[in-house]
Amino acid sequence: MFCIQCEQTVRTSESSGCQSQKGVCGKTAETSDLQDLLITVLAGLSGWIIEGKAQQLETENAQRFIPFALFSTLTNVNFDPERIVSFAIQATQLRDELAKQLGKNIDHPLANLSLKGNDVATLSKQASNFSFNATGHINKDTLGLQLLNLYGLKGAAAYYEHAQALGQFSDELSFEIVKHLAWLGSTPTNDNELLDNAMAIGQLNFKIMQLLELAETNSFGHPIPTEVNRKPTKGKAILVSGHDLNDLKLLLEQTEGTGINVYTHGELLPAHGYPLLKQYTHLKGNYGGAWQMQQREFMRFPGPILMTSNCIIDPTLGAYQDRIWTRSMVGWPGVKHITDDNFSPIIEQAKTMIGFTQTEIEESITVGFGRETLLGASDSLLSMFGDKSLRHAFLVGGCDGRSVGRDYYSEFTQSVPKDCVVLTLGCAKYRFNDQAFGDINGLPRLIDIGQCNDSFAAIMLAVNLAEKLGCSVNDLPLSIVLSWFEQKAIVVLLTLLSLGVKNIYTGPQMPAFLTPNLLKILTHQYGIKAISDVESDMKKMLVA
Ligand code: SF4
Ligand code: SF3
Repeated sequence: MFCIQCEQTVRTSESSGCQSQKGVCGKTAETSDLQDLLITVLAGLSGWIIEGKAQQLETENAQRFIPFALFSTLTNVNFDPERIVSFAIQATQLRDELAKQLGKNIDHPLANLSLKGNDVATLSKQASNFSFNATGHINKDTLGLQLLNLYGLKGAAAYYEHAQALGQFSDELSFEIVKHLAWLGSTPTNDNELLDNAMAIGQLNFKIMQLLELAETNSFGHPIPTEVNRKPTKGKAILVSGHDLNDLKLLLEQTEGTGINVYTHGELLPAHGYPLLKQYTHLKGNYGGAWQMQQREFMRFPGPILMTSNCIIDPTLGAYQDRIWTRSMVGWPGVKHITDDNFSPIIEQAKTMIGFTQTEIEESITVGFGRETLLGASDSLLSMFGDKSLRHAFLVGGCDGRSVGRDYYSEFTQSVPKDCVVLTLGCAKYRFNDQAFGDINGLPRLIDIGQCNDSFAAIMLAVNLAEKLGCSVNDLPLSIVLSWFEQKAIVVLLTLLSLGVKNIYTGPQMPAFLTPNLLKILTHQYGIKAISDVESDMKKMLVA
């Protein structure tokens, strides 16, 4: 096993990365190796898609499958070796169909990789050869760049899959994912090309995030500022976590009139701002905090839980494995998986459970500052910057996580001067979104843009402000403080860099796969900075 894709990976002075029998996240060596094998098979399939397309063959099914399967390899998504094996087998079937239609071989090193069986035991033996540092002779900088590309591509694939789950298919964008994966599967070793390609993945992700925003707003309308109650209401209850708004909508439809209340968890908090979702009166509120708190919170939740995407962690620790359900690419061994759009088993389980026995006094937070609302406010933001009632804006967002250094983000937002605003997105906001920020002349000082999936809205606000002022985004009174944990945050970072955004503060620690040399390059070319202490960072940001 070798996995170094997330912030909580093992770090030592000799060799970082999770490399023993289990990763810090709980992923076993077996599942980790199988995921590497899956990625390798998907890279081979990508080669066939490229040739199939050149010969005008139908490749849509395979193009749809690749982002879905890649998503299963992100941090805290799928821990179930059986499911990973089934994805690898599906990938080889798609490949064999294309190969049969083409009737000739193709020129790709992974074109004919054959699985040595169809069960976990056999394949995990084979899989151990596909770990990303398996050869051991690629130099560390090059390996780091390959991983920057791969992890960025995983993040882009995940965002693409979110759009796909909402009914979108883009031949152009899914084919770009395929081309990047095929290229990475050929083990490129030219560092300059790898760095350029990482930026190309960032640009691809910008288009993907635009597609995702279109998918969300076409389906549910543009988010509007909405107060969300974070306290329970008496009655039976189901909790929905992850990022998938479509699953939430299906569950809301199927629970209508049953007397069961639905609560959002984690990254589904922004769902309350969408007009077509907030119309469901039994979408009662938000429960709990960011993903790393789930074991304690899910244990106490008096109903079933649906996990629609990242982040799931070990449910056996809180002994709620019998009432958590997974969807789509999510998996945990032994946890029940909903394969079609019928949520009745979860609804039936909710009916048998006690639910909340009393209604607690409401506590609200405001969400729903989507792109349309933000752009609608851009003129007043500019006039507030002009008359100095607003000094600076801080975008503090990304992922939350377990590490102690993450207190930085709550301390940082609390020390933001009163004439400045904080824009936020992603699950990092749970560090501070229950604090009273007040307002500046009616403008809320905490502006919740949404999920990490909604980074497009934040980028478009910055672009819009810069256009109106005739300057670059880097000249705006805006600082970006990115809190990263997993691969979606990596690709958002690549997107910002590829758009020319400079001087981003990142933490709580730099990715372990970035070597000192690579960090030097990123600092030199893009001004990336590691967070240090709140006071000095704040000073630097305010004078920049
Ligand atoms: Fe380790 Fe993170 Fe990989 Fe899990 S996802 S094995 S914690 S690097
Ligand atoms: Fe969070 Fe997992 Fe990244 Fe969507 S839910 S931001 S960590």
